[in-house]
Amino acid sequence: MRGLLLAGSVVLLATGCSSSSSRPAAPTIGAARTYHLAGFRPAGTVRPGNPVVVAFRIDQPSGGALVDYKRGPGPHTGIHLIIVRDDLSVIIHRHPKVGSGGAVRQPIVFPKPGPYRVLVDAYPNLTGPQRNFQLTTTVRASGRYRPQPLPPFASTDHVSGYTVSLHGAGHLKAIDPIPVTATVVDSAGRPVKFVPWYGALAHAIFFRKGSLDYFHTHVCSPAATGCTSILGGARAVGRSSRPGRLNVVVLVPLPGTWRLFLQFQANGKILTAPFTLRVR
Ligand SMILES: [Cu+2]
Repeated sequence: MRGLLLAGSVVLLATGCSSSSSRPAAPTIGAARTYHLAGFRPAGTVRPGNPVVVAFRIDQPSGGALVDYKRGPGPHTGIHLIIVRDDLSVIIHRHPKVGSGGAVRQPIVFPKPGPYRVLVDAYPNLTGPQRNFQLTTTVRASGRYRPQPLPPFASTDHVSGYTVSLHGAGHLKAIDPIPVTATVVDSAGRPVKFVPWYGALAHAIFFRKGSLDYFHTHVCSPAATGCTSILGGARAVGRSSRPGRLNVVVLVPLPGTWRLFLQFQANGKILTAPFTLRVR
């Protein structure tokens, strides 16, 4: 499964060159042709708390820039830019527009010092089995990095006056799509009326502690199309048919400790409720 998720990563094959002139010359094997991030900025270290432009394009196996991305309803379109600090204490999630020539430019504030994983989840407009792929790179924000340990699993999270509770997340298993219910109420106990954001009523973004493996599922209204996430042979689509209630599907490729970032829009504000999950 890891191979599947990393299928879009840059693969470099060692060349057969030898520094010793006494050996016969081995044939030169070029780099494998895959999708890769090109022209990525910022290069080097950024200052935390200051806006910087994250810029890149994706080059195709053929060498040309990828310009044609999937469109239409649902969240599985275009480019998703997801940035986490390595300790998973920060997440930034944007769907930047793709400009001419496939160029992406997205202002980002890296809020705290430390290493960040920059993940680009791309949905090229292709037919056939490959629906999306991920490319990653890193950005370092200057200053002393004090990694924060993940809190243990707790089923209730409080964010900006809202209370988010998970039900059924006690027994999770890798590869198996596990339905989990999330309830969301405001400070007066009223259920939240979910409004679509980036094509879904809620986004469930999963990162694995340490390795930063990634998966992403969505919650949509009952009739919405284009909401299904696919992991190997497993499919996951979450639904929400009434205020305050999200049927989230937990689907991750590997056992371990995972951080779930449950994101949704409530009263015009984008909220992120993080949860620690143990997956066997
Ligand atoms: Cu999403």
